Amino acid sequence: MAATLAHLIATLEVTHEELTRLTATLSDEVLDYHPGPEEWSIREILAHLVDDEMFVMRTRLERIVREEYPTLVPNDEKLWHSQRNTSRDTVSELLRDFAIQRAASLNIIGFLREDDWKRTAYHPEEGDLTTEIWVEHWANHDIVHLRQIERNCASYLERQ
Ligand code: NI
Repeated sequence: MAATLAHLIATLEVTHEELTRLTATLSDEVLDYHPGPEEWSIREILAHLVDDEMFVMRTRLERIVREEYPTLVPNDEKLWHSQRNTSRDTVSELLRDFAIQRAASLNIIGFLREDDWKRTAYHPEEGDLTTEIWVEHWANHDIVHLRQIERNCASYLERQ
């Protein structure tokens, strides 16, 4: 496996640990703090990561690997946010759900063969995506949201 792929997988593997570390000592007030009117709280970011893992990230991976040049469906995050399932919103539930979903994703990624990484799908807004590009996007998405959680914490502290 190419070094970059191993690096991407290593990034995906540590995210649960990072999320746990970042949220371990946070009060509900910090978890539900919104840095701006349109910005998600840390709890909402965690829920987004859980749902994205199930319904967007892994679903697209499965389609790229299983189907012949599938057309992927754009994901409307605002719509998701207005309709999301809030019934498992304690941090321990969100982290546990993320751990389960991420383990399932890594299990599939671990099964990919050399040729699977080159398979391609079409995305109406982004053009052609290979498995490798998708997994790269996935790992970057983790990092974006980990940094967002850190920024939310910093913003909360500044406003005290
Ligand atoms: Ni996101």
